[in-house]
Amino acid sequence: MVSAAGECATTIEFPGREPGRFELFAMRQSICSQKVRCCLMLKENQFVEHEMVPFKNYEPAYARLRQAAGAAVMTPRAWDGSSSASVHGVDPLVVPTLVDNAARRVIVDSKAIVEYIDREVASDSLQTCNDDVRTHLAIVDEFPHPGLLYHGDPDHDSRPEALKTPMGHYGELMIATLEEWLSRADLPADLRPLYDVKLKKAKMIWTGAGDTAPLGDLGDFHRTCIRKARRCLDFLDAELLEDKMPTGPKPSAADVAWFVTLLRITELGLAEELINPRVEAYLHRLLGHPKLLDTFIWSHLPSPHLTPILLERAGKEAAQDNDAQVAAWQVGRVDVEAHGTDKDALRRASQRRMAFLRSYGTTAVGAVSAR
Ligand SMILES: N[C@@H](CCC(=O)N[C@@H](CS)C(=O)NCC(=O)O)C(=O)O
Repeated sequence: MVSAAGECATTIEFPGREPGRFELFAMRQSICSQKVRCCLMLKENQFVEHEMVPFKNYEPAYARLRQAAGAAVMTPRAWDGSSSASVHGVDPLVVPTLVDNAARRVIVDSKAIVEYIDREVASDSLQTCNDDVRTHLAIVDEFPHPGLLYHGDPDHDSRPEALKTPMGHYGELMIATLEEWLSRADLPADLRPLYDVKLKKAKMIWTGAGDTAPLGDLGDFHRTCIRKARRCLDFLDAELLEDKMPTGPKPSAADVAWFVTLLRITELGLAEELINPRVEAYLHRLLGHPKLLDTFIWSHLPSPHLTPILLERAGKEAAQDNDAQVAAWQVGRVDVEAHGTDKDALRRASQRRMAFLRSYGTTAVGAVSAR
Protein backbone atom coordinates (compact mmCIF):
# COMPACT_ATOMS: atom_id res chain seq x y z
CA MET A 1 0.00 0.00 0.00
CA VAL A 2 2.79 2.43 0.92
CA SER A 3 4.78 1.64 -2.22
CA ALA A 4 1.66 2.04 -4.40
CA ALA A 5 1.15 5.51 -2.91
CA GLY A 6 4.85 6.20 -3.40
CA GLU A 7 4.31 5.84 -7.16
CA CYS A 8 2.46 9.19 -7.00
CA ALA A 9 5.59 11.02 -5.86
CA THR A 10 9.29 11.78 -6.19
CA THR A 11 11.45 10.43 -3.40
CA ILE A 12 14.02 12.26 -1.29
CA GLU A 13 15.88 10.48 1.51
CA PHE A 14 16.90 12.52 4.53
CA PRO A 15 19.66 10.83 6.55
CA GLY A 16 19.58 10.19 10.30
CA ARG A 17 18.86 7.63 12.99
CA GLU A 18 16.43 4.68 12.69
CA PRO A 19 16.71 4.24 8.92
CA GLY A 20 13.62 2.87 7.25
CA ARG A 21 11.20 3.88 9.98
CA PHE A 22 9.42 7.00 8.69
CA GLU A 23 7.99 7.90 5.29
CA LEU A 24 6.43 11.30 4.78
CA PHE A 25 4.02 12.12 1.96
CA ALA A 26 4.23 15.87 1.50
CA MET A 27 4.34 18.83 -0.86
CA ARG A 28 7.43 21.02 -0.77
CA GLN A 29 5.70 24.35 -0.27
CA SER A 30 2.73 23.22 1.80
CA ILE A 31 2.73 24.82 5.21
CA CYS A 32 1.49 21.66 6.97
CA SER A 33 4.22 19.61 5.26
CA GLN A 34 6.87 22.16 6.21
CA LYS A 35 5.94 21.90 9.92
CA VAL A 36 6.30 18.12 9.90
CA ARG A 37 9.44 18.04 7.74
CA CYS A 38 11.11 20.62 9.92
CA CYS A 39 10.35 18.63 13.12
CA LEU A 40 11.63 15.41 11.56
CA MET A 41 14.83 17.15 10.45
CA LEU A 42 15.34 18.63 13.91
CA LYS A 43 14.74 15.23 15.48
CA GLU A 44 17.59 13.95 13.28
CA ASN A 45 15.70 10.83 12.34
CA GLN A 46 16.11 9.34 8.93
CA PHE A 47 13.03 9.71 6.76
CA VAL A 48 12.00 9.31 3.18
CA GLU A 49 9.95 12.16 1.77
CA HIS A 50 7.59 11.33 -1.07
CA GLU A 51 7.29 14.75 -2.62
CA MET A 52 3.94 15.11 -4.35
CA VAL A 53 2.78 17.66 -6.87
CA PRO A 54 -0.78 19.07 -6.73
CA PHE A 55 -3.52 16.59 -7.65
CA LYS A 56 -1.27 13.52 -7.34
CA ASN A 57 -2.80 13.49 -3.87
CA TYR A 58 -6.10 12.55 -5.54
CA GLU A 59 -4.73 9.22 -6.82
CA PRO A 60 -6.70 6.32 -5.31
CA ALA A 61 -3.46 4.69 -4.07
CA TYR A 62 -2.81 7.76 -1.92
CA ALA A 63 -6.44 7.99 -0.77
CA ARG A 64 -6.17 4.33 0.25
CA LEU A 65 -3.05 5.07 2.32
CA ARG A 66 -4.75 7.93 4.20
CA GLN A 67 -7.84 5.78 4.71
CA ALA A 68 -5.60 3.32 6.60
CA ALA A 69 -5.16 5.95 9.33
CA GLY A 70 -8.75 5.18 10.32
CA ALA A 71 -9.78 8.83 10.77
CA ALA A 72 -13.48 9.71 10.51
CA VAL A 73 -14.34 11.43 7.23
CA MET A 74 -14.96 15.17 7.51
CA THR A 75 -18.33 16.86 7.03
CA PRO A 76 -17.75 20.14 5.18
CA ARG A 77 -19.18 23.11 7.06
CA ALA A 78 -18.97 26.89 6.73
CA TRP A 79 -15.36 27.68 5.96
CA ASP A 80 -13.32 29.83 8.32
CA GLY A 81 -10.19 29.93 6.13
CA SER A 82 -8.32 27.31 8.17
CA SER A 83 -7.64 23.65 7.46
CA SER A 84 -7.80 22.61 11.10
CA ALA A 85 -8.96 19.02 11.55
CA SER A 86 -10.30 19.93 15.02
CA VAL A 87 -12.71 22.38 13.35
CA HIS A 88 -13.44 20.72 10.00
CA GLY A 89 -12.57 17.06 10.48
CA VAL A 90 -9.91 15.13 8.59
CA ASP A 91 -9.67 15.79 4.85
CA PRO A 92 -9.19 12.40 3.16
CA LEU A 93 -7.08 13.70 0.25
CA VAL A 94 -4.50 16.19 1.54
CA VAL A 95 -0.86 16.12 2.59
CA PRO A 96 0.96 15.46 4.88
CA THR A 97 0.69 11.78 5.76
CA LEU A 98 3.26 9.96 7.90
CA VAL A 99 3.94 6.24 7.72
CA ASP A 100 5.67 4.68 10.72
CA ASN A 101 6.99 1.39 9.37
CA ALA A 102 8.17 0.24 12.82
CA ALA A 103 4.71 0.60 14.36
CA ARG A 104 2.95 -0.26 11.07
CA ARG A 105 0.84 2.88 11.45
CA VAL A 106 -0.34 5.67 9.21
CA ILE A 107 -0.83 9.05 10.87
CA VAL A 108 -2.69 11.93 9.23
CA ASP A 109 -2.95 15.63 10.08
CA SER A 110 0.15 17.74 10.67
CA LYS A 111 -0.68 18.58 14.28
CA ALA A 112 -1.29 14.93 15.15
CA ILE A 113 1.90 13.95 13.26
CA VAL A 114 4.04 16.52 15.09
CA GLU A 115 2.70 15.28 18.44
CA TYR A 116 3.22 11.66 17.36
CA ILE A 117 6.85 12.28 16.40
CA ASP A 118 7.32 14.07 19.71
CA ARG A 119 6.06 11.03 21.66
CA GLU A 120 7.89 8.45 19.57
CA VAL A 121 11.32 9.98 18.97
CA ALA A 122 13.69 11.16 21.67
CA SER A 123 15.92 14.02 20.58
CA ASP A 124 18.51 16.44 21.88
CA SER A 125 17.75 19.08 19.31
CA LEU A 126 13.97 19.60 19.59
CA GLN A 127 12.36 20.34 22.94
CA THR A 128 9.78 17.79 24.12
CA CYS A 129 6.17 18.98 23.80
CA ASN A 130 4.43 20.13 27.00
CA ASP A 131 0.97 21.69 27.43
CA ASP A 132 2.28 25.15 26.51
CA VAL A 133 3.74 23.86 23.25
CA ARG A 134 0.49 22.04 22.49
CA THR A 135 -1.50 25.25 23.06
CA HIS A 136 0.65 27.01 20.45
CA LEU A 137 0.24 24.09 18.04
CA ALA A 138 -3.54 24.32 18.41
CA ILE A 139 -3.51 28.06 17.74
CA VAL A 140 -1.31 27.76 14.64
CA ASP A 141 -3.55 24.89 13.48
CA GLU A 142 -6.47 27.32 13.34
CA PHE A 143 -4.52 30.04 11.55
CA PRO A 144 -6.35 30.87 8.28
CA HIS A 145 -3.46 29.72 6.08
CA PRO A 146 -5.48 28.38 3.13
CA GLY A 147 -7.89 31.32 3.31
CA LEU A 148 -5.02 33.80 2.83
CA LEU A 149 -3.33 31.60 0.24
CA TYR A 150 -6.32 30.87 -2.00
CA HIS A 151 -7.99 34.28 -1.97
CA GLY A 152 -6.03 37.54 -1.81
CA ASP A 153 -7.45 40.94 -0.96
CA PRO A 154 -9.54 41.81 -4.06
CA ASP A 155 -8.56 45.51 -3.70
CA HIS A 156 -4.86 45.04 -3.03
CA ASP A 157 -3.68 41.51 -3.68
CA SER A 158 -0.13 41.35 -2.30
CA ARG A 159 0.41 37.64 -3.06
CA PRO A 160 3.45 36.92 -5.23
CA GLU A 161 2.77 36.11 -8.87
CA ALA A 162 4.04 32.56 -8.23
CA LEU A 163 0.89 32.12 -6.15
CA LYS A 164 -1.57 34.47 -7.78
CA THR A 165 -1.20 32.86 -11.22
CA PRO A 166 -1.62 29.21 -10.19
CA MET A 167 -4.31 30.07 -7.63
CA GLY A 168 -6.29 31.66 -10.47
CA HIS A 169 -6.94 28.17 -11.89
CA TYR A 170 -6.30 25.99 -8.85
CA GLY A 171 -9.91 25.77 -7.69
CA GLU A 172 -11.21 24.96 -11.17
CA LEU A 173 -8.56 22.27 -11.62
CA MET A 174 -9.22 20.84 -8.18
CA ILE A 175 -12.94 20.50 -8.91
CA ALA A 176 -12.37 19.15 -12.45
CA THR A 177 -9.84 16.56 -11.23
CA LEU A 178 -12.17 15.33 -8.49
CA GLU A 179 -15.12 15.17 -10.91
CA GLU A 180 -12.97 13.26 -13.36
CA TRP A 181 -12.09 10.67 -10.70
CA LEU A 182 -15.75 10.37 -9.68
CA SER A 183 -16.75 9.76 -13.30
CA ARG A 184 -14.34 6.84 -13.63
CA ALA A 185 -15.60 3.31 -13.31
CA ASP A 186 -12.26 2.17 -11.88
CA LEU A 187 -12.51 4.39 -8.77
CA PRO A 188 -13.04 1.79 -6.00
CA ALA A 189 -16.56 1.99 -4.53
CA ASP A 190 -15.35 2.29 -0.93
CA LEU A 191 -13.24 5.36 -1.82
CA ARG A 192 -16.11 7.17 -3.57
CA PRO A 193 -17.49 8.83 -0.39
CA LEU A 194 -14.03 10.33 0.23
CA TYR A 195 -14.02 11.96 -3.20
CA ASP A 196 -17.64 13.11 -2.78
CA VAL A 197 -16.86 14.87 0.46
CA LYS A 198 -13.67 16.44 -0.92
CA LEU A 199 -15.56 17.72 -3.97
CA LYS A 200 -18.20 19.23 -1.72
CA LYS A 201 -15.50 21.01 0.29
CA ALA A 202 -13.70 22.21 -2.87
CA LYS A 203 -16.92 23.66 -4.29
CA MET A 204 -17.61 25.46 -1.04
CA ILE A 205 -14.10 26.95 -0.89
CA TRP A 206 -13.87 27.96 -4.52
CA THR A 207 -17.37 28.69 -5.73
CA GLY A 208 -19.53 28.93 -2.63
CA ALA A 209 -21.87 26.53 -4.41
CA GLY A 210 -23.60 23.43 -3.14
CA ASP A 211 -25.55 22.83 0.01
CA THR A 212 -22.76 24.09 2.27
CA ALA A 213 -22.63 27.72 3.40
CA PRO A 214 -21.43 30.04 0.61
CA LEU A 215 -18.18 31.92 1.03
CA GLY A 216 -19.85 35.27 0.31
CA ASP A 217 -18.06 38.44 -0.74
CA LEU A 218 -14.31 37.77 -1.22
CA GLY A 219 -13.32 41.13 0.30
CA ASP A 220 -15.31 40.35 3.45
CA PHE A 221 -13.84 36.87 3.54
CA HIS A 222 -10.30 38.23 3.27
CA ARG A 223 -10.94 40.71 6.10
CA THR A 224 -12.37 37.91 8.25
CA CYS A 225 -9.20 35.88 7.64
CA ILE A 226 -7.00 38.87 8.53
CA ARG A 227 -8.94 39.39 11.78
CA LYS A 228 -8.56 35.74 12.63
CA ALA A 229 -4.84 35.83 11.80
CA ARG A 230 -4.48 38.87 14.11
CA ARG A 231 -6.15 37.04 16.99
CA CYS A 232 -3.66 34.16 16.61
CA LEU A 233 -0.72 36.56 16.41
CA ASP A 234 -1.96 38.52 19.45
CA PHE A 235 -1.59 35.34 21.46
CA LEU A 236 2.00 34.92 20.25
CA ASP A 237 2.75 38.57 20.95
CA ALA A 238 1.41 38.33 24.53
CA GLU A 239 3.53 35.23 25.15
CA LEU A 240 6.62 37.03 23.85
CA LEU A 241 5.84 40.14 25.90
CA GLU A 242 5.53 38.09 29.09
CA ASP A 243 8.53 35.98 28.15
CA LYS A 244 6.37 32.86 28.32
CA MET A 245 7.25 31.40 24.93
CA PRO A 246 8.07 27.69 25.37
CA THR A 247 11.54 27.99 23.84
CA GLY A 248 14.72 26.98 25.54
CA PRO A 249 18.25 26.70 24.22
CA LYS A 250 16.72 24.32 21.65
CA PRO A 251 13.61 25.11 19.62
CA SER A 252 10.22 23.56 20.33
CA ALA A 253 7.52 22.38 17.93
CA ALA A 254 5.75 25.67 18.79
CA ASP A 255 8.74 27.57 17.37
CA VAL A 256 8.66 25.42 14.24
CA ALA A 257 4.94 26.03 13.74
CA TRP A 258 5.32 29.80 14.16
CA PHE A 259 8.46 29.85 12.02
CA VAL A 260 6.68 28.45 8.96
CA THR A 261 3.63 30.61 9.70
CA LEU A 262 5.56 33.89 9.98
CA LEU A 263 7.50 33.15 6.82
CA ARG A 264 4.31 32.34 4.93
CA ILE A 265 2.81 35.66 6.10
CA THR A 266 5.96 37.34 4.79
CA GLU A 267 5.85 35.42 1.49
CA LEU A 268 2.27 36.59 0.98
CA GLY A 269 3.25 40.24 1.45
CA LEU A 270 1.23 40.55 4.66
CA ALA A 271 4.11 41.14 7.10
CA GLU A 272 3.54 44.87 7.32
CA GLU A 273 -0.10 44.34 8.12
CA LEU A 274 0.30 41.44 10.55
CA ILE A 275 3.79 41.23 12.05
CA ASN A 276 4.71 43.76 14.75
CA PRO A 277 8.34 44.52 15.75
CA ARG A 278 8.31 42.10 18.72
CA VAL A 279 7.07 39.22 16.57
CA GLU A 280 9.51 40.21 13.82
CA ALA A 281 12.40 40.07 16.31
CA TYR A 282 11.24 36.58 17.30
CA LEU A 283 11.19 35.49 13.63
CA HIS A 284 14.74 36.78 13.23
CA ARG A 285 15.83 34.83 16.31
CA LEU A 286 14.41 31.68 14.71
CA LEU A 287 16.09 32.47 11.39
CA GLY A 288 19.37 32.41 13.32
CA HIS A 289 18.91 28.66 13.84
CA PRO A 290 20.89 27.03 11.01
CA LYS A 291 18.59 24.05 10.49
CA LEU A 292 15.41 26.12 10.53
CA LEU A 293 17.01 28.54 8.10
CA ASP A 294 18.02 25.76 5.71
CA THR A 295 14.58 24.15 5.67
CA PHE A 296 13.13 27.53 4.73
CA ILE A 297 15.70 28.30 2.04
CA TRP A 298 15.02 25.22 -0.04
CA SER A 299 11.26 25.11 0.34
CA HIS A 300 10.12 28.73 0.02
CA LEU A 301 8.04 30.17 -2.81
CA PRO A 302 9.54 32.75 -5.14
CA SER A 303 8.33 35.99 -3.58
CA PRO A 304 9.53 39.59 -3.86
CA HIS A 305 8.65 40.00 -0.17
CA LEU A 306 11.36 37.50 0.80
CA THR A 307 14.26 39.22 -0.94
CA PRO A 308 15.46 41.21 2.14
CA ILE A 309 15.46 38.10 4.34
CA LEU A 310 17.27 36.05 1.70
CA LEU A 311 19.81 38.81 1.17
CA GLU A 312 20.53 39.01 4.89
CA ARG A 313 20.44 35.30 5.68
CA ALA A 314 21.42 33.43 2.53
CA GLY A 315 23.49 35.92 0.54
CA LYS A 316 23.30 37.99 -2.60
CA GLU A 317 23.06 35.11 -5.05
CA ALA A 318 20.12 33.45 -3.29
CA ALA A 319 18.31 36.81 -3.26
CA GLN A 320 19.08 37.33 -6.96
CA ASP A 321 17.81 33.86 -7.83
CA ASN A 322 14.59 34.56 -5.96
CA ASP A 323 14.22 37.84 -7.87
CA ALA A 324 14.83 36.05 -11.17
CA GLN A 325 12.11 33.55 -10.38
CA VAL A 326 9.78 36.37 -9.35
CA ALA A 327 10.49 38.10 -12.67
CA ALA A 328 9.92 34.86 -14.57
CA TRP A 329 6.50 34.52 -12.98
CA GLN A 330 5.73 38.11 -13.87
CA VAL A 331 6.46 37.68 -17.57
CA GLY A 332 4.63 34.36 -17.60
CA ARG A 333 5.82 30.80 -17.94
CA VAL A 334 5.56 30.69 -21.72
CA ASP A 335 7.63 33.83 -22.23
CA VAL A 336 10.31 32.48 -19.90
CA GLU A 337 11.08 29.84 -22.51
CA ALA A 338 12.04 32.66 -24.86
CA HIS A 339 14.31 34.40 -22.31
CA GLY A 340 17.72 32.72 -22.13
CA THR A 341 18.78 34.69 -19.05
CA ASP A 342 15.64 33.88 -17.09
CA LYS A 343 16.03 30.24 -17.95
CA ASP A 344 19.61 30.27 -16.60
CA ALA A 345 18.47 31.91 -13.39
CA LEU A 346 15.72 29.35 -12.97
CA ARG A 347 18.22 26.54 -13.48
CA ARG A 348 20.52 28.16 -10.92
CA ALA A 349 17.67 28.43 -8.41
CA SER A 350 16.88 24.77 -8.85
CA GLN A 351 20.59 23.85 -8.49
CA ARG A 352 20.69 25.89 -5.28
CA ARG A 353 17.80 23.85 -3.87
CA MET A 354 19.62 20.66 -4.82
CA ALA A 355 22.81 21.89 -3.13
CA PHE A 356 20.90 22.58 0.09
CA LEU A 357 19.41 19.13 -0.01
CA ARG A 358 22.77 17.52 -0.70
CA SER A 359 24.34 19.40 2.20
CA TYR A 360 22.07 17.25 4.37
CA GLY A 361 23.39 14.12 2.72
CA THR A 362 20.03 13.50 1.08
CA THR A 363 19.93 10.97 -1.71
CA ALA A 364 17.76 10.37 -4.76
CA VAL A 365 17.46 14.12 -5.22
CA GLY A 366 18.36 13.69 -8.90
CA ALA A 367 14.80 12.67 -9.56
CA VAL A 368 13.59 16.00 -8.20
CA SER A 369 15.76 18.05 -10.53
CA ALA A 370 14.57 16.05 -13.49
CA ARG A 371 11.00 17.21 -12.99
N1 LIG B 1 -5.36 19.79 8.92
C1 LIG B 1 -4.54 19.26 7.85
C2 LIG B 1 -4.63 20.14 6.64
C3 LIG B 1 -3.87 19.60 5.48
C4 LIG B 1 -4.00 20.47 4.23
O1 LIG B 1 -4.95 21.24 4.07
N2 LIG B 1 -3.04 20.31 3.32
C5 LIG B 1 -2.98 21.09 2.12
C6 LIG B 1 -1.56 21.65 1.97
S1 LIG B 1 -1.06 22.59 3.40
C7 LIG B 1 -3.23 20.22 0.90
O2 LIG B 1 -2.81 19.09 0.83
N3 LIG B 1 -3.93 20.77 -0.08
C8 LIG B 1 -4.12 20.13 -1.34
C9 LIG B 1 -5.55 19.78 -1.66
O3 LIG B 1 -6.47 20.08 -0.89
O4 LIG B 1 -5.71 19.19 -2.72
C10 LIG B 1 -3.10 19.12 8.34
O5 LIG B 1 -2.66 19.95 9.15
O6 LIG B 1 -2.41 18.16 7.94
